[in-house]
Amino acid sequence: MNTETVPGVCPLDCPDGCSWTVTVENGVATRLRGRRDHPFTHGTLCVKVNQYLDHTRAPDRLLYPLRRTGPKGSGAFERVTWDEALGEIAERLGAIRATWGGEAIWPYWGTGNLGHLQGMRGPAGARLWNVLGASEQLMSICSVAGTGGVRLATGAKQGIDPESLAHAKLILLWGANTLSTGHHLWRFIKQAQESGAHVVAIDPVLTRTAKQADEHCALIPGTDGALALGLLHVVLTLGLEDRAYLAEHTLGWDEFRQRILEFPPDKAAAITGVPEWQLLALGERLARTRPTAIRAGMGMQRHAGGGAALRLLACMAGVTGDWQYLGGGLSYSTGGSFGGDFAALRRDDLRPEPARRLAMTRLAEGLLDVADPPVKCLFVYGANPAASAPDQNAVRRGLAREDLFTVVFDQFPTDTADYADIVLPSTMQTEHLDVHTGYGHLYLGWNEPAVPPPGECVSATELFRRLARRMGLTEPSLYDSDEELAAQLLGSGHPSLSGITLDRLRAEGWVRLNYPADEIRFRQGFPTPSGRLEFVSDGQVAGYTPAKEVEDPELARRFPLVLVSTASHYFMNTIFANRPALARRAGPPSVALHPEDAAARGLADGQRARVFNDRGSFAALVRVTDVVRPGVAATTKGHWSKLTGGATVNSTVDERDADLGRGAVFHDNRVEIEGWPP
Ligand SMILES: Nc1nc2c(c(=O)[nH]1)N[C@H]1C(S)=C(S)[C@@H](COP(=O)(O)OP(=O)(O)OC[C@H]3O[C@@H](n4cnc5c(=O)[nH]c(N)nc54)[C@H](O)[C@@H]3O)O[C@H]1N2
Ligand SMILES: Nc1nc2c(c(=O)[nH]1)N[C@H]1C(S)=C(S)[C@@H](COP(=O)(O)OP(=O)(O)OC[C@H]3O[C@@H](n4cnc5c(=O)[nH]c(N)nc54)[C@H](O)[C@@H]3O)O[C@H]1N2
Ligand code: SF4
Ligand SMILES: [Mo]
Repeated sequence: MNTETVPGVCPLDCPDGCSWTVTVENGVATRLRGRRDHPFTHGTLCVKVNQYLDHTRAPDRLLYPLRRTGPKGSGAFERVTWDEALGEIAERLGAIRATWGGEAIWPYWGTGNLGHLQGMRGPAGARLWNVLGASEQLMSICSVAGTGGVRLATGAKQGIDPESLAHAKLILLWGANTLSTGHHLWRFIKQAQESGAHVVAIDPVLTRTAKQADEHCALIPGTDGALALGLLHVVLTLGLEDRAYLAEHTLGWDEFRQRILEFPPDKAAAITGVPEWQLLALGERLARTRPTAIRAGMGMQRHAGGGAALRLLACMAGVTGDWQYLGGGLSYSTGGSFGGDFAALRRDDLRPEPARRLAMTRLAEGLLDVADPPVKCLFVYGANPAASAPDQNAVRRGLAREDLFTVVFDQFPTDTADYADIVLPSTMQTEHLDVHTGYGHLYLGWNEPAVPPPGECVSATELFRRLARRMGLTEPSLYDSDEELAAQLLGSGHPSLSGITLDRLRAEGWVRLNYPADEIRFRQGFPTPSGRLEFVSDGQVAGYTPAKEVEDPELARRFPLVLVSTASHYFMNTIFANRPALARRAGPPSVALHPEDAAARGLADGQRARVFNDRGSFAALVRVTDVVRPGVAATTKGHWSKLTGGATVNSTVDERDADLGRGAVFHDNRVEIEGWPP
């Protein structure tokens, strides 16, 4: 028997970016195991990815190009050849450009794969879209508001090395469901806990993670800014702010101090719903415990004031002086630590002029309202917006437009693929080459193709080469090979890559970026205009921006429940919702409701219900439980409409911007629930 082991990386939109090894026997991938030698992920994968090889061989995998034969949304297709599919796409793109200009094309790329070549960190296809002058996309659906907030305060995207949490004495897991959404960090949190650290989950839901924490602080969704200011008020009252740090390393303390003084504990408690005694105790703990690490998740910033809230968390670590200690400071994302040559990959210089930018959180608006020029081609890859984007019903109206030419490049027949004119089959991770980082650690990983693609699947890089050729484009860089692209990416000369060559990465499988384990981020200053942590930027003082629907009393009368829709333990966004074993474990869509709220509506545990507001509705099974407080309901994202009753939670979510970066407001959402049938 011919057996080999091939290094790889999990491509999914998860902070952990696990390194794995694929065993290939006689050309067939037979085992996929996490790499034990990886310092962050230590050999385990997760419940979702343990059966990834089965997923690559799933019976519903897309293997051939398809052309639509029924109405949009019906999912009726016929098989066509690659030649026919590419011919039709090339012709339609050519005609659309000739009539409407390149900006009528919207490349809608998502985070289904985080690879730097095949995925959305590059993003794949950027060169072709640049040559065609297509609209650009604002990658706004996930973390952008929070990133904007962190950047205002610190000047950088990335905070501390998550591994340094092992050195913390107080850990605030702020809107982060670590045990479900990136569980490898738990090892470091556990280490800290074993050395006496106190771990607090600040989350409206008693999550899997909150259950394992030492304390759960169950605030009302969207009130994090008020909580942060209230806690800092306690710090000031005790006189335990780090005055030396404030004087030397921060800007705008006098103004920020005034802001904090506007949020005495009784007021902060009233806004956040956190009992005043708990706020006082936590504030005192924060005041007296160094180092304190804050680990913020993406969930907490999906509100009208999400950017402002993250900004406050970065500021908080300045008031306590925690940025100066190993194990102190804020960890949100490590994105930005990897200094790859993204400009070389993207080649924005190929673009005749800067194009308009369309926000992926505003897909319905983009398809229904944008006029100059209208969007005539939507080219979707690594994304399932018919299930994941806000205001599902409006998105579907947009996708159903007869004059819209839609291409979907995916691995499975998703809700979005059902609206495509042409569906193209994509490779999966064991079948293509890629370079990865993780947004929750500081390692680079190499993904070598282990097996040939099944059927007629192609990788993203290969698809865009084929399409360029079919369109007769002559720009040479459109035809660079995967190895050439990888070499260009790693050839930036950035200090984070010093000593790291493509050959070394390929040979070793994973390599730590060039950051020392005991690095104190921002010790040499902050990359802000002032070089300091900025409480004030552009004349604006960091502060509390309330959520919109959560705080709307008029709306609250009609829709008394705030609905958060968090990550499912068993799905990765919408990936795996079609995997029978995982779908069984996840169960059908459900909604957690406090016993008081259930009783007031005559709803019993296990009952089928309709969750609705003015935008739409979806079916869910009621779970009567005190994991949520009265007035808050919780469900999970990730289900496919076509597998679960026709609509997802996103039929209720508003298409509206958060305060920074046009981020989404998935949890700033009010609904009502009734038994179904009533
Ligand atoms: N298993 C699994 N893992 C995943 C994903 C998945 O779908 N499934 N998705 C991946 C992706 S794309 C991302 S972006 C990350 C997200 O990772 P996380 O941010 O950890 O995940 P979420 O579940 O979106 O949100 C975390 C928590 O925020 C809470 N929350 C909601 N609103 C508020 C609020 O206003 N304040 C506070 N303090 N908390 C609030 C929710 O109750 C939830 O428990 O996870 C990644 N990992
Ligand atoms: N209600 C609610 N909605 C949410 C959220 C929430 O918290 N609540 N979270 C939001 C967040 S944080 C995110 S990131 C989005 C993500 O939402 P989605 O866009 O649904 O992202 P995924 O489900 O991760 O992946 C999308 C598709 O990429 C495909 N894919 C995977 N790998 C590849 C590849 O290599 N090539 C190609 N061509 N395709 C590939 C998968 O098969 C999948 O169909 O959802 C958002 N939607
Ligand atoms: S989803 Fe996350 S935890 Fe699971 S294997 Fe992939 S990177 Fe690792
Ligand atoms: Mo995300």
